Amino acid sequence: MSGGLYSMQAKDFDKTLDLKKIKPYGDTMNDGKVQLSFTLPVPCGAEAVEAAKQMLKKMGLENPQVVFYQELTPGFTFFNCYGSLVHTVDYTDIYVPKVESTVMDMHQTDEYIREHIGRKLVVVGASTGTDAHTVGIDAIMNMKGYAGHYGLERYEMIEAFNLGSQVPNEEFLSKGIELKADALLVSQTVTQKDVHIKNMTELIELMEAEGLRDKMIVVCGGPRITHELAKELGFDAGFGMNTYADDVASFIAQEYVNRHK
Ligand code: B12
Repeated sequence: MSGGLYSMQAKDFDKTLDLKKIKPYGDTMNDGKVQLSFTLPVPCGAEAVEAAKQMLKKMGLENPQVVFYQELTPGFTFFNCYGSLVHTVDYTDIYVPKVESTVMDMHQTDEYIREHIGRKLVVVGASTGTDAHTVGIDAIMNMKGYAGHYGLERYEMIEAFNLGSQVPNEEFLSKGIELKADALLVSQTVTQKDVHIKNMTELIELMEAEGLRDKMIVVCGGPRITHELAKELGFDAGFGMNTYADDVASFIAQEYVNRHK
């Protein structure tokens, strides 16, 4: 957002804010107020509340308060709590690697591909391995899109193939070869026991073994995927929460052009 009130940041109106030592904000700057909830595996009662308060103190919360508690099932108690966090973070020292492309909307990307590439880009996507979550890849690829952003199937200059979920890496890659994919899109939602790492690494290894790694742009996404992780695993880019088709289409188009200069 730009201009007017919306571009104003906390540092513009509160002179007690120190970006080298930020704290959670509740009602007033630097009050450190947080709300959190958790469950303890003990019976509901006064001892459980005291245990929760001691836990909060150990987390670095001053003035810990349990504002709600309830037995979940015998032997387990759930808590809602408030407290003031003593810890701070140096915001000025933060560096997060991000995808560097310029985000364009659907029409701009179509125009960019028409002008700089002159043919449709073929994009093949799936939730791979054992992952059965389809909503993320559908949000990126489906014609109707997600949160007001049309998906890749709607783009005039992208030929999009959504293979669905639980697609084994071998099948995914051979479909990519058959369709002459310019880009492969991998969605990974489940990260339990690092299954996403094993699965994504396997795809890159397969591509390298077939001599295909440099021939296709390979992108991954999911709620716990970061660009940094994606690069570490040998992908060209990684996208996390709140990604739209615009982000990934812009990246693929610009990356393709950069590679074929
Ligand atoms: C719906 C759902 C299911 C449904 C899926 C149905 C379907 N057809 O997709 C069902 C019931 C099948 C399911 C099953 C399981 N689920 Co589930 N599920 C969810 C839930 C509630 C919502 C996920 C979702 O749809 N999000 C909405 C979409 C739009 O968001 P998204 O996926 O993040 O996608 C966005 C970005 O990440 C990104 N993106 C995603 N993919 C890609 C790909 C590319 C290329 C790009 C660029 C971007 C991109 O763009 C999208 C749009 O912005 C989440 C909890 C939650 N509230 O998030 C749990 C959750 C993901 N599930 C979870 C688990 C554990 C499971 C099971 C293992 C449970 C079990 N024990 O059986 C199974 C696994 C099944 C399997 N083999 O994969 C955990 C995962 C924890 C973890 N860290 O691994 C979660 C977080 C729940 C939890 N809190 O424990 N699940």
